[in-house]
Amino acid sequence: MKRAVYPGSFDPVTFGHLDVIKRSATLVDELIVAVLQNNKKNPLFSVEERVNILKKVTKDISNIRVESFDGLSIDFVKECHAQFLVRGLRAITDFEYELQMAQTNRIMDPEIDTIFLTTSLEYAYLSSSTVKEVALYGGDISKFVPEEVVSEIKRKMAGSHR
Ligand code: COD
Repeated sequence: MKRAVYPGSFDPVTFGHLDVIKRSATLVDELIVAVLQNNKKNPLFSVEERVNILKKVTKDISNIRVESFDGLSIDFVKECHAQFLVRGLRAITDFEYELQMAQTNRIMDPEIDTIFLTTSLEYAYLSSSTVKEVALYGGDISKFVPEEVVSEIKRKMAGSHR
């Protein structure tokens, strides 16, 4: 069975992530989308919220599982008995970090390969942090993220103004 893990922060999941998810799900028998728990980035959404949103927005893709993990992503890939780790590349700015991570992971476990999917052009500019910034200033984020994220962000922002 070919299995891959797509790890990330997904805070929140964007159309760019979803595009990588849909495309990589066609390459393997099972794709595990894995949300990092001990994220240093001070996330807007809790891990549980991110996992729930990801489950909702991927419900129509039959070979996807959404999980959370703590620690090294390569250890989680091994734990899942997966052969591949999926990452997305948007621009040259992603490349250096991604290459370093892929090479380190390959030294830690030479049996696991990183698969890079280059972004679809229409999402090349898109990142979770810009989405959060636009939302913070009241901008329309519906072109960047699924409906479920739009409503969750609205709910969160309304809560924080109370
Ligand atoms: N188009 C295509 N790809 C995209 C887009 C887009 N518009 N937006 C994001 N992506 C890609 C990113 O390049 C990345 O590959 C992936 O989607 C996830 O992105 P994020 O931003 O949600 O998640 P990251 O990059 O913050 O996730 C980092 C990890 C959590 C995977 C990483 O920190 C990690 O593995 N941490 C655990 C400790 C570890 O193993 N460290 C590495 C040691 S070598």
